[in-house]
Parts: sequence; structure tokens; C-alpha cells
Amino acid sequence: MTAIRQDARPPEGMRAGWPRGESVRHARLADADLDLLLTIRHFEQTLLSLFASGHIAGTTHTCLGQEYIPVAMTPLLAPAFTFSNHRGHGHYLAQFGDLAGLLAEITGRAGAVCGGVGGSQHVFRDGFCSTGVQGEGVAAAVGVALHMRTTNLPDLAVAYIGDGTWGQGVVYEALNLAALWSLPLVIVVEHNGIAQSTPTDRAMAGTVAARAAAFGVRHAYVDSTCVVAIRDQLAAEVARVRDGGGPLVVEFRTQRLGPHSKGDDTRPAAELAALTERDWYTTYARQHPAHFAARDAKARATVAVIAQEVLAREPVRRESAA
Ligand SMILES: Cc1ncc(C[n+]2csc(CCOP(=O)(O)OP(=O)(O)O)c2C)c(N)n1
Ligand SMILES: [Mg+2]
Repeated sequence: MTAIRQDARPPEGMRAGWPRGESVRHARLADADLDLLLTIRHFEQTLLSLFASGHIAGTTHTCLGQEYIPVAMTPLLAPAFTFSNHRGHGHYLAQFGDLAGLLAEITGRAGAVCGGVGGSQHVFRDGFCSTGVQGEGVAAAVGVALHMRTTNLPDLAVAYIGDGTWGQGVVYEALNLAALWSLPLVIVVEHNGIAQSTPTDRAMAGTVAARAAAFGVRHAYVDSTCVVAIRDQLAAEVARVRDGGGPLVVEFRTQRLGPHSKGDDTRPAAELAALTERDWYTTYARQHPAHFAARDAKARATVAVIAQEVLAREPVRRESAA
């Protein structure tokens, strides 16, 4: 049985708030995993360009720098009902691979996965629901996990939240009930060290680990950006949740490479350069140059073709209320 960490400090050698980055040794990835990582990367970069050129209205939050988390976790967690958040494109694409449907949703074009009503932050599809309301998904995931347990479904309920979302009281109500009822719930924390423009250490007392421990909930730290290493580390932990072992909090020490939404990054250039050095994209390209180069070019081209095709579509038509 894995011990619950009562200790508030990160494990030896881990710098709070950052993934290991440049010291990570990446295993050579399966083509499908690398393609998915790269496709999400180019999808998100394309969104920022489309905003800059006025093709997208409203707002959007990209998962640049964090793509490896849903790519590593989605196969491990399946079958699952996933509750995603405001930074949810990677979560969606890792589950469905549906670039065109999501881009059409965000740009309000025909073929949009939710008819263009949900946009970037509110996407609903079989086994997947995202919300821009911080913490809401965790509460809903507890209800779904209760349903799974009482109907003997093998599925997990999964909620992705950020570090800043630990400021929402509903997270603690959810942890309490999930622990009390020993529910099949995995909370994946994408701890990128920042919430909008507020560094986590200016807003959070104590640690995520200690907060989980207060409810007797298991907690795992992940500081690798290698998809293979992450799955190896977490496979048994996730299997235990599925086997009735109660909820699990998985805390990724990750980094947000892009702005909070678009163009609102106040971090100094030197800090952003350091993030790029630690980025999985940079480190994988250095360690597996041949594998990376060919597939990166292919992913970039695929996203460009889909973007062109989706933007040429008719706008979504909404029925008038009258
Ligand atoms: C209930 C609620 N309060 C405030 C906001 C505005 N808001 C959107 S994202 C965000 C910061 C979230 O930070 P974090 O949980 O660390 O996620 P990250 O953006 O870093 O992925 C805030 C305050 C919101 N969406 N919902
Ligand atoms: Mg954050």
C-alpha cells in the first residue's frame, strides 16, 4: 500500500513549481504519442495566431507547455468521464483527436462539436465536459464517481484543475466526500506555478500534498515531462483507484509556456526563455532529433491544412429565438 504523504515538502531534489525539464531523459515515444503531443502544440499556437489576426473572438486559454499531461494520462485513465477546465483543448484532443470539431467550435464554424455555443471553455461530448468555472468540475466529478461506484461501472471520474483552483472551497467539499465514500475519482492538478498573473507562492499557504493528506487522500507528485515515465510512475496508483482504493490526487509540477489567455503574459523575457529550455518540446527535439523533426513538420502541416479548411466553412447558424 502506498503511504499517504503527510509531509508538506516536495520530494528530495524537486524544485517547487517546476518540472525537471532539461534533466529529463525522454524515452523514444511511440509515433502516435509524439504526433498527438506535436499536434496539440501546433493547434494551440495556431489559435494564438488566429486571435492575433482577428479570426477568433472572445477568449481562449492554451495548454502550451502542458501538452504531455493529457497525452500521458488519457490512456491510463480510460475508461473515464473527464471534467476539464478553462485550459482544456489538450484534454479534449487527447481523448478525441478531433482537431476540426474543436477548431470549428472555437471559431464558430459549421461542424462545431457543440454547435458553436460552448466555444473554447465549454465543450461537451461523450465522456467529456469542460467548464470555465474554476472548481465546478471537481464537484460534478464526485457525483459521477458516486454513480460509477453505485452502478459498478469500471470507469473513473477525472477532474483536471490548476494550482490556483485550490483557492475554491468546493475543492475541499469534493475531497471530503470522495474520501468519505471511497470514490473512484482522480484529480489531476496541473500545477504550473501561476494563476493568471499571480505566482502560486503568493497565493497558496502550505501544499497540495498536505491538503490532500488532511482528507486522507493519496497524492502523487510528478515532475517528469516524459510521457513513458509518467505512465510507468502512475499506472499502479490509477489501477488502485479503479479497484476501489479511493480517490487520488496527482500533482504535476508543470509550466505554462504561453500567456494566461492571449497576449496577457507579464513574466520577464528571461523567465520565459528559461521555460523554453525546460519545455518538453525543446528537450525531446534535442534528445531525439530525427524522430522529432519529421513528425513535427507533419503535425505542423496537418494543423495548417485543417485550420484552412475549417476557416473556409460557413459560420454556425443559430435559430432565432423569435
Ligand atoms: C469561479 C471562478 N473564479 C475566477 C475565474 C477567473 N479565472 C479564470 S482562470 C483563473 C486562474 C486559474 O489558475 P489555475 O487554477 O492555476 O489554472 P491555470 O490557468 O494556471 O491553468 C481565474 C482566476 C473563474 N474562471 N472561475
Ligand atoms: Mg496555475
